[in-house]
Amino acid sequence: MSEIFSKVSQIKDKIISEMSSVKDEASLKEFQEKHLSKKSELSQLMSEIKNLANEEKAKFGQCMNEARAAVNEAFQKKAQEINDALIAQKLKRETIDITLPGYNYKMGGINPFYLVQDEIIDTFVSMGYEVKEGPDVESDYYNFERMNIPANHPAREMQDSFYINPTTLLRTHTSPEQARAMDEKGGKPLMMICPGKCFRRDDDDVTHSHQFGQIEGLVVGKGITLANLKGTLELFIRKMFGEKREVRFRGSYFPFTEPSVEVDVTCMNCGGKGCPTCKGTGYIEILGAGMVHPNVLKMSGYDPKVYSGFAFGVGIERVAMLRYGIDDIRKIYQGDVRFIEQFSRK
Ligand code: FA5
Repeated sequence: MSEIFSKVSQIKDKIISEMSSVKDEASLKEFQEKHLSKKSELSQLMSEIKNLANEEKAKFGQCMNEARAAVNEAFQKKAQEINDALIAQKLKRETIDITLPGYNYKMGGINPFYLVQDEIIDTFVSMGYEVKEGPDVESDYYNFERMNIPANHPAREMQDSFYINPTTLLRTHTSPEQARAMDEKGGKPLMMICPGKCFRRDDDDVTHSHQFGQIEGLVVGKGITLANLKGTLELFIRKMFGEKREVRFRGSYFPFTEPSVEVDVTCMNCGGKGCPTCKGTGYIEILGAGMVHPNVLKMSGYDPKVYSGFAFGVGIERVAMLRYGIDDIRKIYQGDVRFIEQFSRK
């Protein structure tokens, strides 16, 4: 009988002495599986209880509990030691010197495209215009048909674009938003602007990009005249460029306006003398505009005998170039921090 008790004691001592070889998390886990599970040598001894006399059974149970508690206590102590060592190592590895100077992140600025876009929006909102949004991927129907540019019209070629499929394209101008806005208004007067991206298969040069921003404007009501268009655009241009900058309105052609005009501002690079940026003309074109064509009004459910309207499409980058003296449109898209930090609000 005493033999089984001393066996418990021997196994317990053997297990505890084995603990000294446990040095890391892996061997701790191995040890736990070997000695603390139900299948461990110590636990297996419990089956001996059936061979003991009844009065010895309780004593044996107590002896087993004490042995197991001793092994458990030693195990917990070891686990704590290993954990403490791991934390100490981690802290050593991750020590930071808080007296070192921090990283100096270079602050950029707001891209002049957005500075100008926000300013144009504010200007028109202050005059009572609503701000609309339209899709970048547009149907042929809105981009061309509703703008009085039927299939095979030569004006389609001037705005050659990126087609997604034969009837869907990346919009070439923000003018389709005129038709969408009129559809939405259902024949009632309206004043709206719509900023957005446009895409054309234009060769990139100092004043052209295959992707650029426009702000469309549309006013429809009774008795709207070309004088209203001119007065509105002059007010906008003076707000953007001040009183002194030379501006010219010249007759032009768009299938969706009649009459049509284009507006140029003296070149920021040469002040009007003529240089490579303005291709020797002394002027940079910023927008196209005109009186809404009767066909466009009709297609949108407005009677052209009762209603008239004006519309315009401003090139955002061109305004930014003239406003800030940027001599190449491509600088606006390159994200060069030396360029962008010049527009920092600091
Ligand atoms: C149009 O896009 C007409 N939809 C404008 C319009 C609206 C006329 C409403 C009448 C009534 P245009 O192709 O001229 O017109 O472009 C208008 C402006 O967008 C130009 O004056 C220019 O500032 C800008 N723009 C046009 N193409 C480019 C380009 N490739 N890169 C940068 N800006 C451009």
